[in-house]
Amino acid sequence: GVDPEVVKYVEDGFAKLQASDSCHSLLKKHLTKEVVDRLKNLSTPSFGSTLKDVIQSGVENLDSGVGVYAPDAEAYSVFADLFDPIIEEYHGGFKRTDRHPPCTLGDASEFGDVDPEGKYVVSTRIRCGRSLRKFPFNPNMTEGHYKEMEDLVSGTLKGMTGELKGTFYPLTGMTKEVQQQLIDDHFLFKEGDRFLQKANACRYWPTGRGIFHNDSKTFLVWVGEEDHMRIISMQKGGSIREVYGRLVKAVNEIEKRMEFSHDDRLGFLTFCPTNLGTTIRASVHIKLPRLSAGGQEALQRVADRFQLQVRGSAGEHSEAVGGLYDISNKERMGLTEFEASARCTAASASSSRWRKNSR
Ligand code: ADP
Ligand code: CIR
Repeated sequence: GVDPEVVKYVEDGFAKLQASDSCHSLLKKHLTKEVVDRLKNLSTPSFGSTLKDVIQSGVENLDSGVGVYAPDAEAYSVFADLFDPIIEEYHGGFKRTDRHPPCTLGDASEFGDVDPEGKYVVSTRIRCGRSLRKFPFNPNMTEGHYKEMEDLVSGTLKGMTGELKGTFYPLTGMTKEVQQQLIDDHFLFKEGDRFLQKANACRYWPTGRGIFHNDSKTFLVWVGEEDHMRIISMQKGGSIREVYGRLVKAVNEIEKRMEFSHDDRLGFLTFCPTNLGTTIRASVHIKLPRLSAGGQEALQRVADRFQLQVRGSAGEHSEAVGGLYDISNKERMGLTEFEASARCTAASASSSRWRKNSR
């Protein structure tokens, strides 16, 4: 049975969410009393993860947008009564009965450059997340798992050639200056994310964490952050064709060498339900320096209408410094990788309109 302290945490957490006026997370909305009572005594077969593990991040961080993580792959089915409505709302109506389409990368040469004159798109980035079949998700990883994962991924990436050839840089032993420069330049994940920390995703940090990249930093792989792997392609300007083409090449090469966690209904499995399915986030960095506070609200409304997400200059949960915005596809499920990436065309189109209107 589930530890009574865990059940108490869940019940108190429910009360805390409901009592908060400032909390607007999907967790608060979908963790009803009925769901609490149905799920509070359940745990996953392989790791014994509970509802507490699922909701902890959102209970401790009332400003969460979503507020849940899957402590292990089985959590998506054991706690489906909570995950499914959250998935449905986040991914634009992906229903309990829906099946995510099989991986369809498509032909990158069908894309072009969304800003050939280099007028407003500062840079383009497309990433996907992958979990390795061999390891549990973050909260259930041991220190040994982290070391083994780092060795496996860095060893595998040694085999990359041509444009994808690069070097693995472990976080352990990296100077704070180098680390901060990589973060400031948008290449490396940040440290101390409180949403991940409260989800028990940062244990043994920096062990097993690191970044692989080619010399030009157009192909990068994050290791051991939110997901086991984040595969990233990015460059200055708006050539989605080049950025997506490189990502497809990288994913195909890595897939030949490693086994990923995948589910027939949910697609590729990730730690956060917002990343399931294609796991693709295709974004453009655009400059809207003259955007007022009212303009920002309007930008958000346009983004909502086109199923786009607005983030700040340093990514999720950050501000737009100097008018630098990150606009990307919001949904990652129920569409193909190709379609998800194509949405960043809409992102830049809406930006160009915004730029004209905000003059
Ligand atoms: P993720 O995209 O991996 O979910 P974040 O939102 O934290 O995570 O973003 C990670 C980093 O990628 C941040 O430094 C962010 O500024 C950078 N980034 C995102 N989109 C772009 C882009 N189009 N051009 C350059 N950097 C980008
Ligand atoms: C939150 O709930 O705000 C964090 N746990 C992050 C959720 C992921 N965000 C997203 O929109 N993809």
